[in-house]
Amino acid sequence: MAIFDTLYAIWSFFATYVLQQAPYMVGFLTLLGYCLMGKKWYDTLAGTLKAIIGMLILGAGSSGLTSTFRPILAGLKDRFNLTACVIDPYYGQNAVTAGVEETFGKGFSQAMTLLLIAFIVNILLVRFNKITKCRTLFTTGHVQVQQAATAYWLIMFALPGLLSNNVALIIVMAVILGAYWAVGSNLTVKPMQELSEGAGFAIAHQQMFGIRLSYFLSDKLFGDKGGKRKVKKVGEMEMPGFFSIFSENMVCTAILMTIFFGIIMAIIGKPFFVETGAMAETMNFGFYCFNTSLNFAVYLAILQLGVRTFVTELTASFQGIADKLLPSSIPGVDCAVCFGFGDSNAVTFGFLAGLAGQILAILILIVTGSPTIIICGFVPVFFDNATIGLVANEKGGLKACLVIPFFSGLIQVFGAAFIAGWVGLASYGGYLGMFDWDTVWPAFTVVMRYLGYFGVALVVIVLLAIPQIEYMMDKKGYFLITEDYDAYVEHKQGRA
Ligand code: ASC
Repeated sequence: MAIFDTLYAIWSFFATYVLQQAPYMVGFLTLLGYCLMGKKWYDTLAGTLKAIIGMLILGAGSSGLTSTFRPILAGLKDRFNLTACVIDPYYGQNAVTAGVEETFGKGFSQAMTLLLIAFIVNILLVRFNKITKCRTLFTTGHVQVQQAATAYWLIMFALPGLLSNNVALIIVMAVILGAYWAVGSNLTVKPMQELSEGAGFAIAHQQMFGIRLSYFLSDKLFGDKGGKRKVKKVGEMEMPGFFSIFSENMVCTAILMTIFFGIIMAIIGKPFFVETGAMAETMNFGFYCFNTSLNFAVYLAILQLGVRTFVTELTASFQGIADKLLPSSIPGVDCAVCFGFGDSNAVTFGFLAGLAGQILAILILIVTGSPTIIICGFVPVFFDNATIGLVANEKGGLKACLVIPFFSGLIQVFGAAFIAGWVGLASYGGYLGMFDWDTVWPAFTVVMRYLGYFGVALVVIVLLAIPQIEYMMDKKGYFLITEDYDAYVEHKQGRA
């Protein structure tokens, strides 16, 4: 049938080059939004290009960070010949692909179908948000692929009875994953709208429950208690003499990263970097370490430029989608987008505090003879904890920005060691390891493994109940916060 072949070809093109490629997904949504708003064609073209280019710049920053600093942390593993599980989304995805056939007798070809159906579940939950109260659409394709891979493994492990029934398996997976996407990103609406003063985006990434927990705890434990306590945010710190240079984000990042990565690179030693082709034998090692560390500040600056380039286009055009297709909704974007808001130094502090937590947790695993040893991967330790720290700083200031990511670092390592060891992913060398996948997803897996279908129902019900509870707590403000942020702020002041 020629028509089906054509439709299929269109669909596969869309799935491969748009759905899974975050810049083009964001470009597509911007195009769609502006078309629905009836904008002039040339404004639509310009806006769409800016959205795509901004996302590509963001990607250049985030992949620059990842490709420069990931091998350094992973180098610790090779240098000391450790057999350990690296927590990192890319290692996690490789581990699933490497082991899924051997472990479950199933290939990975169904992952795309899973991704598509889960995405449809997300769209439907937002479309019917009068009932479901879900306000956010996932747009981060690369993250969705990684999550589909890991969810695929965890759910097959939890429900072996479903292995013989492909259709039921995919449906169960898609409902859970789609509900997680809708509900998780919805949880970040309030923290992100407050952080960005109503820029109109939520986070669709891998630490969405972590963001909300950080928001909640930083307010409860370190907050201003309705004005009774003074909270000092990172940006408000008055630093005397020499320390005053730390208030400049680039300088602060450069100094802290040079100290930190300098130590790690010195421990790994020059021969490792020469052997892996990262530097020439003749090059001065001290210079190499300094230059590499400075690149952290460079990539962070690139990343923030990317955010500035695309955020306004995406959120302005999304109004068209919200008016015509998905009422009261906002887009869920990469966690790095929030690095363009709030106190930039909170990003660096959150990362370093999270790293301290992860290192302590790894030492505890080693000392207690844990069967699974974890190696920190750059993506979880940086992107999760920087985001969590930034959110913590907004409500609870510097103290929250250091304490909460520190505990997040501990939880990431312990959670990953437990789940990756238990489900068998550790023996394939990697696990996704981002905050939600070290906390909420292990909990889902335990519940489903021990309660079977009842567990599946429980997971879905609990997930869907979360937006309802948030709605009940502030019925008037709940949709106002995405529809008209200024009116929401007035409404809040009225209530206070
Ligand atoms: C991830 C992942 C990345 C980064 C990036 C952060 O989870 O796979 O490449 O975080 O999205 O900007």
